[in-house]
Amino acid sequence: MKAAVFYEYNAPLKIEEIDLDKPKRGEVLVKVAASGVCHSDLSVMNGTLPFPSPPAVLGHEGAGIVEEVGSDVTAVKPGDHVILSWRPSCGKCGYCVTGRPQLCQTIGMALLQGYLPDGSSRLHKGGTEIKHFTGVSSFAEYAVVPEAGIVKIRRDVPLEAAALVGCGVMTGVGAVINTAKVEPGSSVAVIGCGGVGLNAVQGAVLAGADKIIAIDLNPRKLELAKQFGATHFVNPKEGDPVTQVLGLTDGLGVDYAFEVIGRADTAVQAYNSIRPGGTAVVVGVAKPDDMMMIPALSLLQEKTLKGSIYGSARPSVDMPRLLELYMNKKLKLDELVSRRIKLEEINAAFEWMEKGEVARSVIMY
Ligand code: COD
Ligand code: ZN
Ligand code: ZN
Repeated sequence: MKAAVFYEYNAPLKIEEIDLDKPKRGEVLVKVAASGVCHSDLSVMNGTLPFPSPPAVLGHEGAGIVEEVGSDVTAVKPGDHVILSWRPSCGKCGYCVTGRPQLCQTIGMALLQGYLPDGSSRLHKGGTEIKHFTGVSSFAEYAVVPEAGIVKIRRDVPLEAAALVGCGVMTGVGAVINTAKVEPGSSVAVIGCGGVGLNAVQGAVLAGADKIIAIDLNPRKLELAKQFGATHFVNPKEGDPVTQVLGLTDGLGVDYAFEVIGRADTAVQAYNSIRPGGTAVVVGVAKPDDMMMIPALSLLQEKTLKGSIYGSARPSVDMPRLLELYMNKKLKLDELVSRRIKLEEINAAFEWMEKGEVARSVIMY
């Protein structure tokens, strides 16, 4: 099959034919229909997000059609339409049974090493092993994934829209609805309005937030944020963003702020933008040795600083729900797609992302 393979840090992915083994017990072979290109893929390629070592097939925002199932698979059958979840969970541990599968530590360990849950890879070229990425690896025509990483969806949803739910939409909307539980009438600031941040903006709309302040260095992203429901706009190039947010909120700050970039300094900005009793949610992941400093005294104001992974997703419940909202015209997915591309154009898609030219590029297989 054709794949984009990550061989070397800070170098383009190589488009080539590689081999894919059949699905083993508890695994599913999916014909990938569409894959979004997310900033986190780029963060692995440039060493910002830790990954054991290349070669690997990246891509973690995919959807497709089940082609074949391994033994003991009961959740899906060939022909089913599915989203690939990059955070499969065991369903049995304390986190899983108390409704926080995003924190499950059981299956995730092998996946972090670049393998499927049984600790081995189905991807190779000749005698060389190629690693998986988050158990998804959607920068390829086919993917063998763990059954626990599969979410069955209704068949009438376009698979390119479904793919986006697999990462950016779940991560952004989920951070607002699940992690922060924003209430109607709240004020919200979103720092970073890229493919994921725009979904935090539309999550705030869904939650009934009143004031939604979009913050981005790129005026084009602020324009997009307006389309997604932001009510106020802040460009840090025009002055300190925290001061600007305080100026828009009676000097007190917002009820909720979301950092959706992946930098320690903007995470501190999110914290400093919230009012007493407010909550700052950090969605982005900064470099492993980055530290953030917040004023210790500010805790006297009962401020909350928390992280969010995958929008605190319960994939089998939340992803079909998001698609229902899309089908009922209450969630924007088509508007996220700036470009539909071929797999061969993937390196250009990373360049467009770095230049801030796109919300999302989507590979159509
Ligand atoms: N101030 C304001 N805006 C900024 C600044 C700044 N200092 N720097 C960059 N921006 C804006 C850019 O103009 C851009 O619009 C936006 O921030 C970033 O958008 P994208 O499209 O490049 O990135 P996304 O939305 O695809 O990804 C953002 C993440 C936060 C998810 C990602 O980068 C990250 O941190 N990933 C690691 C965390 C993780 O694994 N998350 C789950 C999988 S994605
Ligand atoms: Zn992502
Ligand atoms: Zn678990």
